[in-house]
Amino acid sequence: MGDNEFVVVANRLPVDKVGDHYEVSPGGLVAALAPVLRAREGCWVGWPGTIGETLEPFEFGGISLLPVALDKDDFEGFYEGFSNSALWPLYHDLIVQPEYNQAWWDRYVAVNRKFAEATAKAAAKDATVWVQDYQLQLVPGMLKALRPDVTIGFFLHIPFPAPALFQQLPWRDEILEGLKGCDLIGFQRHTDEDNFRLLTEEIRSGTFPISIDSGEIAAATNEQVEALRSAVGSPKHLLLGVDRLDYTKGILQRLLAIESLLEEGKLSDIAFVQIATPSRERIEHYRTTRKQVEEAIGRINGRFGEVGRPIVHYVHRSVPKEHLGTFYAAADIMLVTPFKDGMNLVAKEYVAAHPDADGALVLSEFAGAAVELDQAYLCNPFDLESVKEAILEATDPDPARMRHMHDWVMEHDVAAWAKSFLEEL
Ligand code: ADQ
Repeated sequence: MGDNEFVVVANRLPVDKVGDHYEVSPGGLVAALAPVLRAREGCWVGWPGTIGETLEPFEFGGISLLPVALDKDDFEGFYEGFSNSALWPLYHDLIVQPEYNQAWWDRYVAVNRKFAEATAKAAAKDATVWVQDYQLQLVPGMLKALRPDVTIGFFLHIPFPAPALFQQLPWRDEILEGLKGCDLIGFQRHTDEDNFRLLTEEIRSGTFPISIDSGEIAAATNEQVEALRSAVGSPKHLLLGVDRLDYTKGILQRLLAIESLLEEGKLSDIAFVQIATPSRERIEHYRTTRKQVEEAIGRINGRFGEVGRPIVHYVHRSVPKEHLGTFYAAADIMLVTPFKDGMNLVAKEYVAAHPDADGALVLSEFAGAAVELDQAYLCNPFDLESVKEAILEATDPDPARMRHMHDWVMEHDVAAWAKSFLEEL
């Protein structure tokens, strides 16, 4: 037993190793939980992101961090394998075929046990523990067995699939048993919660749509916005995409929609900036997606660009948060077109960056964000015509729609999200 009254358990610690030191990794979750962690003698249990390195607990930015070590087999079996090649595609409605592999499952169980044991050691008597996301679904059950005194919350950041899909999973009973160890399970939207309740009504559940740290996206100056617009050729319409390069995000679909609109002559004088963070690059489906996206970008520029003035400006890197604000502010049309997404914080960040109610959001109806941001130009990414139509509508936006969404996001930020979950717990 430890002395932490409040413990956050997540796959990753909220830090990244840069050279020989650590830096806080940006993200709403840390921003929302740091004040709670500081106020309640809390700690964060997670993997530091380096393979095969055992670290002592350390303090960072006023938060105590408790590293869980993963070796190469853990990383491949638990993280790349079971979490991201089985659960991720299954929970995103089989956009690609999941791979079910016994050895990966065994690693998933073993790593979940490591997390549960580290948490059991860190938590004070009657502590509150908040477990995050699909990588750690067995932790609640394992922890409850080790420490029946603690109160356990669980939040799923990604969608929860319909029972007919979930039942594919060879280890569906074990996952459900693991989740049943918690006292409250939270979902991004009601459909996720409903899907889960069709499988079991034994635990308390709720819907808590996550949001952003509204102060994190820096306001851009007019000079910054103008410099960016002029760098891409001062187009009439500047379109933007910001994603992890993941097959769920529908990056190729938005490119195809733009290509088709250019071909039909319905759209002209545009530039499209696509920022795509490299993600899970050792997994085959991610490599294929990258290839398709880059091929489409080359083709579109070859067909419709001019020398010194491409249509698509592609950045295959992560962009620091302080620069993202300028991209968001400069963009006339933000394209968020996932086939399936738990929430999608990029959509909310864009809206937050438009206090003057200019700009337009094209948003997939399959993103969790579409529930709250229903004033966006909604589209169905499985239907190219619908994406094209939404883009065309967004070229002449109604500011009242953006104003409504901006006010909503500013009021419902990530601090409000954390508070509502913890109060319910
Ligand atoms: P993600 O799938 O990673 O998260 P998302 O919510 O869109 O998706 O993004 C998370 C953060 O990453 C955002 O703050 C965004 O700014 C940042 N980001 C994305 N691309 C970036 C880039 N190219 N450069 C810099 N920063 C970038 C999962 C679920 C989501 C859910 C979140 C939170 O898949 O549905 O919204 O968790 O619960």
